[in-house]
Amino acid sequence: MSEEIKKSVIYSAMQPSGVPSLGNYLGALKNWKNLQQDYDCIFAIANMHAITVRQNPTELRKKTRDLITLFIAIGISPENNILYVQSDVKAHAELAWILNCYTYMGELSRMTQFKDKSAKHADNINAGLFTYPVLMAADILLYQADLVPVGEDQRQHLEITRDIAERFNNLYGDVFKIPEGFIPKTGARIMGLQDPTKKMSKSDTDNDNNVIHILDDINLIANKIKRAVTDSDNEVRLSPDKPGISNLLNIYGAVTGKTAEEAQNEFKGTGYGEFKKCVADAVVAEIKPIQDRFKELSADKAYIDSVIKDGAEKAAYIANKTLRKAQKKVGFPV
Ligand code: ATP
Ligand code: LTN
Repeated sequence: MSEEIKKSVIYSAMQPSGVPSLGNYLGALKNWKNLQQDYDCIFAIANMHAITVRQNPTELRKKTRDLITLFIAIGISPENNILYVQSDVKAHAELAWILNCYTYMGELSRMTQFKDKSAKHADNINAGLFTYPVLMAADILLYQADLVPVGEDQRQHLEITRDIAERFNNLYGDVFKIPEGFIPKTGARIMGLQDPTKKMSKSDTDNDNNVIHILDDINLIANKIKRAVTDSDNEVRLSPDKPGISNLLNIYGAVTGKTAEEAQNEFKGTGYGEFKKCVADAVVAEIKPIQDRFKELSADKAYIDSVIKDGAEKAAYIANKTLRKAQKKVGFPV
């Protein structure tokens, strides 16, 4: 009998705060799909994180369901991985509370996402927004994750997760695995198409042409790429002073599995019009089958219900084990 080797654990999550953007897909979802063969993967819908910004309740419920459906449409198997909704597993809130008591105001005040979101939602700077990274740490640590595949913008949150885990372990022994980030070389930071100096964000509603949502109509996706802001020198080249063209090269590279440099070499001497057409074709070819599958899956309500129920049970089983360990360490009667 062959000896079973335990695979490393991958954990990641995404907020149901809108239809995922091309940035979410290239920075995170595509890698989740590619990593599932070699790891034990757990992927969550971070709906508890999503309410740090005001949401419409009916829409949030729908977006949560649509996002789990989309995970499956992308090719992330609910049979071979655990897909679940964060609020279905009570251990997240319970561990987050404990970890809040091991996290300093000073370190949370340095989080750039908190600063950005506070500026964007100045009328609702709530305590949840401030302690958001602590809930994220609880997510990751509950599952003893080895690797966390995310985009570049989450690097700081991973560092604070490691700091909190190390602090707790130093006090109480080895309770938590210290996780590593997995940030892709190409596609980790896709920028807005109209403002390529800021990251593309799924909840950005200011200018629809800035964001590609992966369920946008195929023609609309192509048009958004064709309308993307560039510059006037008509040379397809990677450069910090050519953020629009550099972003499109990154997108093309990430979609086709090449580095941005390889993409640049491929388009040497090509005009912007032709270049944009090639980027649009590559993006559409990648996204179209996902959209078709999403439509089919959405019709099967019972199947999606069963995935959600099943995922919650499997996730809770793992999470509760870690939660009990942490509760015991801090002196709760468990
Ligand atoms: P929101 O608009 O609600 O803040 P978001 O689009 O920033 O959402 P998240 O749900 O916060 O997306 O992130 C989900 C995953 O997508 C994370 O791993 C994050 O690092 C990654 N990601 C988000 N935006 C980008 C981007 N522009 N480029 C690459 N990866 C991204
Ligand atoms: N904060 C993340 C979403 C998220 C997450 C996590 C990512 C919530 N919990 C755990 C990785 C691991 C974001 O992308 N904004």
